[in-house]
Amino acid sequence: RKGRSQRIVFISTCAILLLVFYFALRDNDVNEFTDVKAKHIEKKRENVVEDDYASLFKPALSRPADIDPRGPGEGGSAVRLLNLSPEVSKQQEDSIQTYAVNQFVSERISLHRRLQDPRHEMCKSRRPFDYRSLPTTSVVIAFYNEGWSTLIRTVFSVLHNSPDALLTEIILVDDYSDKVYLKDKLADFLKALARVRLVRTTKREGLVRARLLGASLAKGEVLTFLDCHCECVEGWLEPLLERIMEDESVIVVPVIDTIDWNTFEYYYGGHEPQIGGFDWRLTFQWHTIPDHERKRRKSPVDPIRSPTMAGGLFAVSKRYFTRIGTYDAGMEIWGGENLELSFRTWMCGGKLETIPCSHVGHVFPKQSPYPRPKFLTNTLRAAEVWMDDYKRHFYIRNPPASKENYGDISARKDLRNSLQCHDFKWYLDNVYPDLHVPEDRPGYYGAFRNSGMSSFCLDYAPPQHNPTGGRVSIFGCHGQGGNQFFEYTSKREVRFNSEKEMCMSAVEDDTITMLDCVPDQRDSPASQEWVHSHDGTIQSVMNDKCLHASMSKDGKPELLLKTCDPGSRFQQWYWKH
Ligand code: UD2
Ligand code: MN
Repeated sequence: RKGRSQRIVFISTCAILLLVFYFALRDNDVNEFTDVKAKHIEKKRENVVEDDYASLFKPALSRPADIDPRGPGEGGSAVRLLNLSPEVSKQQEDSIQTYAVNQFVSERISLHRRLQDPRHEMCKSRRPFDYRSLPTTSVVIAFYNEGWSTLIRTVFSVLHNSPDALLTEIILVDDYSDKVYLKDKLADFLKALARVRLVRTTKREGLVRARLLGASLAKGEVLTFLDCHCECVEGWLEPLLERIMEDESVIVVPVIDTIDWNTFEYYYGGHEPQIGGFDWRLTFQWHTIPDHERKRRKSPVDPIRSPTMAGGLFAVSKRYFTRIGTYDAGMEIWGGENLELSFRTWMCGGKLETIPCSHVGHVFPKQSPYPRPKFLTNTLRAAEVWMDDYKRHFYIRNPPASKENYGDISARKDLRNSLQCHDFKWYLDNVYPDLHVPEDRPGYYGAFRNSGMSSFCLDYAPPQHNPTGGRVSIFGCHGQGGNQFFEYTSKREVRFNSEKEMCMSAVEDDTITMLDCVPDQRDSPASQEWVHSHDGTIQSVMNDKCLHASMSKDGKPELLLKTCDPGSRFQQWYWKH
């Protein structure tokens, strides 16, 4: 009897303890970005002398006192130089030629300019951070042949907008630039700035190994990587460090705002930042926050889980970065490293988050300022190590990829094994469920070639300024995938999945466009449903008309919807991969 009631007491105590544990842990999760930490911070602050405390808020370097608040570009405003003489105008054009950004304009803007503060009110009004409880950081900036003013403005903007107590150093890594002003003048110029170090690679290493060199010298607890043409917004650093303090396995990304390459105007995209994704050519894509993530978050300033990162701007605990294998040092020059790090982080137990309260501007250049020959090889390394059988969809969309030699990846595969990472299917299911995974059924994807005009293929060029879609046309077949790659699914959609996932749609006026895919055709007038018959015709279920290729009167190739005529070779289409 006694034994039995003791056992009951014991079991119910255990049950209660378990419940308490469960709720304690669950609560923690719910409170991810709310009060738990703040309480702890306030407690620590009680025994600090007020004066002492105020000094912690000092920036690493104050702005010079004589800056004209109405000077060109101040507050992030646009600078347009009007009525230039032909000679001066030519100088401006030359600077754009050389740097792919308007350095001529940049040189007319203060190296210390202040940006407007785009942050959500909740970011500005929250209680101050306790700088002594946050980790310190080394900011690592690799550069190659960067213009003087954009590079130096990046350095000053870090110094002016980072708390003295948190910024251990800035490490500039010159990736073997050949510009004279960088080789001869930069070191001297930086001598005046305490805390800024300059190191140089002994050959052109590419951004991955250049960043790794910087990281290897860093003394701060957190590594914060920036591109060499950035401007930080007040308060950019603290929320990044705070999140890492809460959870060391999170890699955090600030909201990346655009600085115009021509006018240096600073834009911010509103309070709902975009997050990172990719398409099946493995090019990085920006996305709006998906519904499931919107529901998960409690407040507009909560971190946003992101499947991928753009690559240039992020902070990570140095210890954690090392633990998950830093970067793939076999990657050259530019590209691919951002997806590799993103896949690895999520698949090996970490997280990737965009922090809405942290804003940094980045100059997106007019075009690439230097050749990027290794994008495909780097991307292949990422795909081969992390994507399992899903890499097939990438190869199908990049015909040149299968001929490319991506070198030795055995060390990276060993890393994946030793970290016991999830597989790529887990990543797609859990981290990026909104990404359409192609079916790629043999014989139903690739270029869609017309029989009557046999050198012409279905072609879709996503319009730059019209994200809702545009006309589908025909164009000379080029065999490179890209705008001529389509997939015919078992739901009878003709899908285009480069850049943005879209479906070929019949429109009332007999034109053909690309629109967002409708999840269920039965809910709509079947404008996205196409029957591809053995006779080669492609018939719209909406209006029973067939895709027809022709030459217009003025000699332009045209794609039309016409009454079906299975005998006409201009209505016969076949897939070619
Ligand atoms: C984006 C990223 C960039 C990087 C790249 C993919 C942002 C804002 N930018 O392109 O950081 O992830 O995608 O690889 O997310 N650099 C070198 N050595 C080189 C080439 C570049 O040090 O051989 C430096 C370069 O000066 C710059 C940084 O690496 O500071 C990134 O290069 P980028 O600015 O040309 O790349 P971006 O912004 O077009
Ligand atoms: Mn950049």
